[in-house]
Amino acid sequence: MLKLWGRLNSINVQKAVLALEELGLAYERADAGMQFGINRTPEYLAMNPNGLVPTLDDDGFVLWESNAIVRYLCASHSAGALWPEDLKIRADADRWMDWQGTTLGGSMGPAFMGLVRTAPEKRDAAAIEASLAKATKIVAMLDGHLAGRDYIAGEAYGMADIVVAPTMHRWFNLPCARAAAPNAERWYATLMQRPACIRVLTLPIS
Ligand SMILES: N[C@@H](CCC(=O)N[C@@H](CS)C(=O)NCC(=O)O)C(=O)O
Repeated sequence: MLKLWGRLNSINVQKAVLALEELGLAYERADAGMQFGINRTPEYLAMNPNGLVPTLDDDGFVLWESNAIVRYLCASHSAGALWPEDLKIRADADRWMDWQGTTLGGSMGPAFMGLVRTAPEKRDAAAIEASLAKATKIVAMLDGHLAGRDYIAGEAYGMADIVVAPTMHRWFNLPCARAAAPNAERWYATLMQRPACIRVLTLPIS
């Protein structure tokens, strides 16, 4: 039985849940992190010494790092589809997945924390502005990549779309003005027709 630990308002947990939902797998999810706690208990730290969410347990095989979880699930259950078998398409998908983790996600982190998780009177306006400016440039990279393409890597929806979607859902729902990103907006609208994306990504950002 697959068990996933993590609260649903985390973009990293959302990636794993999206993969599980896309694959139609039976799984159990336990809330953990932030107000739910659990992730600092000795039992949890024994599984994931980072004390972060998500963590996956597949019949005793424990895995952390959200992108590794998505790769593992897609390769196990959807080789040739969500996990591209073509080496170059897979490398392309891997590249954008890594980019989400190293570049895209962090760029909007201070803006998200400030605008969504901080009371208005305590916000650091300069940090929010700097983060929005940085994220705008980085989102423009994705927008340029998606010009003339329906999906991030190859011709079909796949693991890179799963990994990037929660961050872009957060971006498009930040309570602030944003520069137009027509190709990314079209890509997001296409994804949001998928039942799994509707289930996971229609939650308000929090
Ligand atoms: N690189 C890790 C990052 C995991 C991470 O930073 N998780 C955050 C939530 S997005 C977390 O656990 N925060 C502490 C908490 O929720 O209590 C991954 O992709 O899984």
